Amino acid sequence: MNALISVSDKTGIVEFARALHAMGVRLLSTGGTAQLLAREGMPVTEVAELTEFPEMLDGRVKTLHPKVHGGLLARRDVPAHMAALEAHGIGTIDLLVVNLYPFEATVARAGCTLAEAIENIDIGGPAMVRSAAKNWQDVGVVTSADQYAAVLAELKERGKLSDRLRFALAVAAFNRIAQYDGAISDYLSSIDFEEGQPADAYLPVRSLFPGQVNGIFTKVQDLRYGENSHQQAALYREPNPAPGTIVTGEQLQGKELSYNNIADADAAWECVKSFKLPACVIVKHANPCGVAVGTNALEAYSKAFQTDPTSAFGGIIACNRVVDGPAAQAIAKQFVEVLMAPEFTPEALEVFAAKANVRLIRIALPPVGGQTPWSQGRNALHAQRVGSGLLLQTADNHELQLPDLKVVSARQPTQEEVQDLLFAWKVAKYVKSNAIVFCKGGMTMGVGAGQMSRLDSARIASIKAQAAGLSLAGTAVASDAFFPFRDGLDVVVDAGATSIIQPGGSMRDQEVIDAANERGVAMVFTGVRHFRH
Ligand code: 93A
Repeated sequence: MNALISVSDKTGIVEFARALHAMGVRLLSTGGTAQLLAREGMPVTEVAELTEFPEMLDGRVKTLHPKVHGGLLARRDVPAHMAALEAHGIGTIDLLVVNLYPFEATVARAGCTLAEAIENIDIGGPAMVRSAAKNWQDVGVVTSADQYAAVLAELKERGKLSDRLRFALAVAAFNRIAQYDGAISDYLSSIDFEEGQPADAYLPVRSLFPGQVNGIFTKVQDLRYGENSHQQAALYREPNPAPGTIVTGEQLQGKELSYNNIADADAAWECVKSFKLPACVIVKHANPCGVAVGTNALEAYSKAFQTDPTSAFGGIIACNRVVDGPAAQAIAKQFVEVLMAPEFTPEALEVFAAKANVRLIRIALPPVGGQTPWSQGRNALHAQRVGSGLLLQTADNHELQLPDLKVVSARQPTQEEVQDLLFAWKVAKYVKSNAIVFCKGGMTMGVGAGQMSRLDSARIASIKAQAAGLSLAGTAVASDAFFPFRDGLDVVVDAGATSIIQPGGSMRDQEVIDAANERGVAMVFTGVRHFRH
């Protein structure tokens, strides 16, 4: 068995190599590593001796040679591969032990020049790691000192590495290479390049917001500031964004989009996109403050606006149909920060031409009939930063179907109530928890959002309806999660609700169902919750 050892971080390598040697493994190694092992009394063959080629170009070319890569890549089960090795006098390399030039540590050092960073981009190491990891069925690839113990344990126990360990090592190897290349890409993308500056003379100015992040997200634009004016920010997009998502929008006019504009526009767009009928959503501070469906954009907007005209001031408005002249005229009467629609008629554009500050965004709806979440314009994953970590979950892409509804009250909801309940449920999904949403006739009548107590959300929703001069008599109410007690139900029924949609699943469901029956309201369970934090 032949092992090639080439490590920058030499921690633990002497002990590891000594143990390999004791098991009869032949050691091959590069300059610095070979010197160290030889000094420690181990017989070691230098790669230069193997390749009959000296390390050259200041070590830039050490292992980039067919005698190395042939030995790593040849499939042992393919006779032609083995014959080729034989014909060219190449021996197999069965274990590769590599850790890379310390690029990350180098660029993290204050005062690191561009030239130093470049010299610390390892080429030969990742090339060998990729070769070995690709050929994992025959080659073990060790890319971290943490793996030495497990490798030795298996070699001692069974004389060779298991398929499972070789595969795991290959996965770890490609992860390491991806991370390494991501660090190089992040660093180089963050440099404010200056023509004519010698690479070894200047300390490159690095931007906090590089052109690329992890080699994946590309910067769309720097933003004037973040959520608050003392924060800096930038917008990035995926290489292949899902159709009909906010980053695919085209700004037609208006001031530059701010960080909060984009966040709110995303909330409004995701919500309006979920309706098949012509719909309008008005968002303030990430919550819908008015949602409605109608026969066209004008009607949908007019209804949505009525929910909460006070909050709609300075709102982010999204329509899922063409905004025409009449719709534009109606919308232009209010102070609007952002208006999004799949299309604007020339008349509508003319209306807003006189209002140069209004940010108009033309954004296509996702195509109909997509089979995957991506082609339906939805992200598969939702991310949230926590401390120095990341929470990832599958996105809340659940869509309620009529047969999912379970009537739990004595009274069946009427046809009209079912329509309102489904509408309310759709809206509640986009309202921050705890969400309580009163609806009637395809419009929101009162929205209670983001309270720590469901009861307070219920109270707020009804107070807001009153303030807007709306009657809640005969409304449908959606609650994004179950009512833990009957008190929340009593508040919404006192306010005028006659039907309720909620997930169910509380310990006290029976108490809440009894309350619904006592008060003569229809109640349906969805079995699904829509928390949104
Ligand atoms: O300069 S390189 O990109 N060119 C190469 O051919 C090469 N081969 C191995 N860097 C190369 N290496 C790297 O050298 C290894 O990844 C390892 O980090 C380092 C070990 O060098 P030494 O054994 O001389 O200390």
